[in-house]
Amino acid sequence: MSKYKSDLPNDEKLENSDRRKFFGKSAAFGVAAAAVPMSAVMFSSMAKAQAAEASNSTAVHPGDLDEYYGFWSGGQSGEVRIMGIPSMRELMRIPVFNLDSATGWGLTNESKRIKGDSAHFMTGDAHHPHMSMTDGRYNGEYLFINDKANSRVARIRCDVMKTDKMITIPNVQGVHGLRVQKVPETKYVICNGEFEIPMNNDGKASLEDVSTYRSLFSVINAQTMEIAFQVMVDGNLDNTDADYDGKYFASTCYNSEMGMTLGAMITAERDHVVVFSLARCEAAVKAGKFKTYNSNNVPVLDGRKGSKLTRYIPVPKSPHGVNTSPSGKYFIANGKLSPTVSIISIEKLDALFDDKIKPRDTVVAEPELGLGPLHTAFDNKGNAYTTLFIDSQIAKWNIEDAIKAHNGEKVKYLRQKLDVHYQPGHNHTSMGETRDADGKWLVVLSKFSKDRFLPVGPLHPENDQLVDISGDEMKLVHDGPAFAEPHDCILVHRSKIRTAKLWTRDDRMFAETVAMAKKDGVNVDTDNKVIRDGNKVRVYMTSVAPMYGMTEFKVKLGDEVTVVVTNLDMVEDVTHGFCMINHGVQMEIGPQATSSVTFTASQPGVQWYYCNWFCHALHMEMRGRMLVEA
Ligand code: CUK
Ligand code: CUA
Repeated sequence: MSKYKSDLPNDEKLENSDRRKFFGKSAAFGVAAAAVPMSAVMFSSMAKAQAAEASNSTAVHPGDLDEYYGFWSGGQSGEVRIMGIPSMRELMRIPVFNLDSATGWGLTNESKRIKGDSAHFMTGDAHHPHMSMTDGRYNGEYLFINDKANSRVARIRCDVMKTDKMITIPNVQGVHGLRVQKVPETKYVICNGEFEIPMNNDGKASLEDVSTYRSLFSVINAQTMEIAFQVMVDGNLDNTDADYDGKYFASTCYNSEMGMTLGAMITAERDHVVVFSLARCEAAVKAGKFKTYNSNNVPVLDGRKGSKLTRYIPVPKSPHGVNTSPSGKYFIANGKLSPTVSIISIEKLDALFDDKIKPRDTVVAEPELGLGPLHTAFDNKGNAYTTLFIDSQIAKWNIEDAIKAHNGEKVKYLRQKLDVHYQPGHNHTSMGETRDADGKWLVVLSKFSKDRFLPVGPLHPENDQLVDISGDEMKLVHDGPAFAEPHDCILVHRSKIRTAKLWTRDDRMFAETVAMAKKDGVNVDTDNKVIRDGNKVRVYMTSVAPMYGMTEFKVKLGDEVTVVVTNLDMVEDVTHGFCMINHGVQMEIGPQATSSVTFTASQPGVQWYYCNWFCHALHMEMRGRMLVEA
């Protein structure tokens, strides 16, 4: 857990203060009622107030705080967004794979170090944000997200809500499905390589011979963010999830045909879910039963058909999402081209791996839900909520009833279908991918919004819809426009998150920058100094609202200039910026943080720099000059 304590009220206090407000209101009405006969208007306003207190209300009044954090992928924007639920207000953006003008993410030396070998990429396609867990419950430590566009995985620290690690996954293309090990804790992050490539992919072997093409399942050490091992499979890989026993991971495959064109990818009536045995994979790595490819040393296990490490469970054509029920009993594979979902019994997987039963024996039901099932979410009452992409609906259904119906009992498993607007991809319930699924809210990420918002040109926003699932009936309660495809999201109760108000001076985010200063004989907490090292100039300055510690420095045209700013302000929310005019350089410096950026002094004469984060009444005056000698 994070070292930071938050002053956010804990739930007990919250409940008390809510109750106090409620009692306060009732008491006031009571007094009024005693003094004068109650009018109809007064009665209805009292009834409204009581109704508001009683229901699963979306209203979050000014000054009130949301109950849940939503972590949203920003899709092809490459970022992650933090939402407040149920207000659906956007609280913050976390730049990850993208270049961010406001914070300088992708420009600062600190962010480049974190981006590592892919620091030169400014694009990304973020799909699946998932939080680290302990015993199947969120632990508030890290959030992980994949980049399909550049085959990367990043980790976000939940104390400061900044990206702190990023790796490029070797031997694969298109890292798509991503989840975390849930039990006993998130030792591993798992992710799927979607697009098949030749092994090796060095351009020397035949590029046309598809029989050499493979997809790999990657298992990443969550603490070090290094690849622990990879597993080669038959077919490609789409989405994935983990069980609640710490034993199995499951991934869907939509192209078991290994087709290279759309037509060829959808010929087979059945594709499969591949299940990985973690213990068997770890043992194989230990025993050295792996190969390496593409001149890197990542251990690659052979998990193709016939391997002891995996089992292939046939399911109807082109499945997409796979979701573990919070009871820990089922993997649910969503049919996409089939109107069904396949319920795989996790209890039966031991027997399958011991070859006592056949793969299809693990499928305990295959209920028909509607057209285009993509992803399934869960409440705490045994119900599942599946997005129907083609029908533009959410199907609410009961898992145990679906199994009973499959076994010939006369029960209805479908509970309700709710229209959404339109083309839903992922959906997610509050705490629904953990043991703490609470059955209060469902967010549906609809890909099209058509007539739901004021028109803004040919490019429409998405429509992130909030559904109240606390009652017997699902109720659509909010339309939320969103830019650039939020593929997936999670809803985390606020009691799980503890954030910092200020940076601490020993933070690892800028430890290397501070060490560089030390080598230069500079104490960044106190000094304002220019260090010249050939044509490299390092400018160290402090900032305290509304002044930089250095208001001018001199360099020569063509010098490589590194500006290091340390924000000495101790006041919450006093963030400074540093922008060098006409140089494409700007960055955020949070309170008690150090940030640095390197650029070429490419223009002669007087070049102003200024603070571009509003910090003080004299914020406009917070500026200085770089004097560039030609
Ligand atoms: S995928 Cu986008 S709707 Cu990348 Cu999780 Cu299913
Ligand atoms: Cu410092 Cu604006």
